[in-house]
Amino acid sequence: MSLLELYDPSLMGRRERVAIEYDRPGGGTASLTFGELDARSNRLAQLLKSRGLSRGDRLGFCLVNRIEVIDLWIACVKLGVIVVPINALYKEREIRHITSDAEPLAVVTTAAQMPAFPTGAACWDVDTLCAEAAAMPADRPSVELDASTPAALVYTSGTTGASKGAVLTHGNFAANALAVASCWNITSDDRYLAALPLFHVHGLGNGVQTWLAVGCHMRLVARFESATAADLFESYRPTLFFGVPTMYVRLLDVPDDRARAIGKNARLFVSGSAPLPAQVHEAFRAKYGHMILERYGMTETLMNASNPYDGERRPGTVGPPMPHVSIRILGEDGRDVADDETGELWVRGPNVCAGYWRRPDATAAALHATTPAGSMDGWFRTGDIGKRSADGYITLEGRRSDLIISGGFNIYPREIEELLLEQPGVREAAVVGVPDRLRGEVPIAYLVAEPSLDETALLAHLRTQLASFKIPRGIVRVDSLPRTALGKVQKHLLPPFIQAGAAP
Ligand code: MCA
Ligand code: AMP
Repeated sequence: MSLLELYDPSLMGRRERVAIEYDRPGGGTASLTFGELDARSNRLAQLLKSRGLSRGDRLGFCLVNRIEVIDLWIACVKLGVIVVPINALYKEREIRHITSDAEPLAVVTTAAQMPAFPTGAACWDVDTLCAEAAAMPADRPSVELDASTPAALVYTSGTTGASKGAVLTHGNFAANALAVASCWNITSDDRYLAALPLFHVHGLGNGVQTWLAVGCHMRLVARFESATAADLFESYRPTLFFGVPTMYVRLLDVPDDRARAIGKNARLFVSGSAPLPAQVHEAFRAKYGHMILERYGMTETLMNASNPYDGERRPGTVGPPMPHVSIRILGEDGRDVADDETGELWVRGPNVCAGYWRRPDATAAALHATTPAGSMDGWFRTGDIGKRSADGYITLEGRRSDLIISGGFNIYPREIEELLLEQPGVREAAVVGVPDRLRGEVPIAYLVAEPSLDETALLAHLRTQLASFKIPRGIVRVDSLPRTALGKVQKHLLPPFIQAGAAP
């Protein structure tokens, strides 16, 4: 099934129905019906076509949430153009890697964001593009699409260092949307509050695709702002909310009476992208009267497992596999472990990406691996470590890689370490994640450095090079880094990080 076939019961079948409400740039909100969304995306598709984009070409976007991201997504789906989402917090260094690898014809962004782009990268201003599109004919372009047509290249690092583009097809997104809708009872009666960034698959894959599949009402906001979140919940009265744990921690600050009233209007709160601490689960239940439903996904595989909608939502677990998804947990010997034993999770199903963009080596390692016990061809190696209970609930216990997840955003220590090593005065660097009540984890840098190194100037420089969530929250000077005989840094042997002012 192509995504257009998934969307048409909404785009064609519910033309008069209000699809989306969003913030108007000058203040207040505006809304569009499914029919209007269909026509706008047809016009934009016609413009993109006239600018030279056709099936298989890449088009990037680097934008915070706004209606034009939806227009662009649907227009690209209609053309078979591959969308390359770029985190709007990224700086030039981070963007350069993606644009040089994906080679998009252009990246749609704002005039304010353009200075962050590498010289020579083709940038299209979103406002100019959409104003021009309004004058185009509203005929839907005719393009052959099917489940195997690539829909997006989403950059992630999997279990290793450098960021790679996961090729997600129409079929991946469609299968995931249908599984999500059926698992969580999402129907056209729902009101979905979309506060997750659309440049990641949590917001784009689960949020946008499921909304278009079921044809419910969506309120799109630029981003989750903790200070105004309660007002938004009260005025919009969503039945459905998807968030990362940091959002739920922020929502615990809402006064009890307001939280109770918000909970009464809601049907379902879903959490994912990072572990939801059991105490947040319990505090949220006490305040809002809802058990958050926790699920587990990955950029490369969309959703893998979910606690049940009806049935026990077990804190600390991510539930059984999603419909049509199989999960195996293998030990070091490549054999399936017994119940309650720990191993690595491997996933197979219509949700699993086609591979990594122009990276046959990485694709082979992730999707066509051989273990000591035999071939795992077609199974995706997640790098996540976990176990399964006798009644089928999966608990994640860690990762093979040293990935840090902060506020739901992924941080690859190697990227920060490499930048640190480029700085004068830094001789060795190791970056690790330390627990943080609000963001789950935050990065800390351990440095072997010249005594004269100016840490304030170093951090100021990092801020010009990296997205804000990657900036180390602390620097620890050490005489040497603990290493194995082969020279690999043993991060678990680094001295503990003690926050300034905290009791040792
Ligand atoms: C934060 N900032 C943002 C956003 N979030 N800017 C633009 N868009 C956003 N969505 C910036 C702020 O401007 C600020 O930058 C800094 O980040 C911290 O903001 P703060 O207000 O302190 O935010 P917070 O209360 O800590 O909340 C942060 C957040 C954000 C809203 C929870 O971390 C977030 O949106 N996380 C979602 C990430 C996500 O969608 N991950 C899914 C990956 P400055 O410091 O410069 O002022 S996909 C995935 O993992 C798989 C598939 C899965 O399982 O889902
Ligand atoms: P990403 O590369 O952004 O798609 O991040 C995927 C990773 O997020 C997974 O491999 C897991 O390690 C982690 N993750 C996603 N959902 C959960 C969850 N509910 N609990 C713990 N970790 C999660």
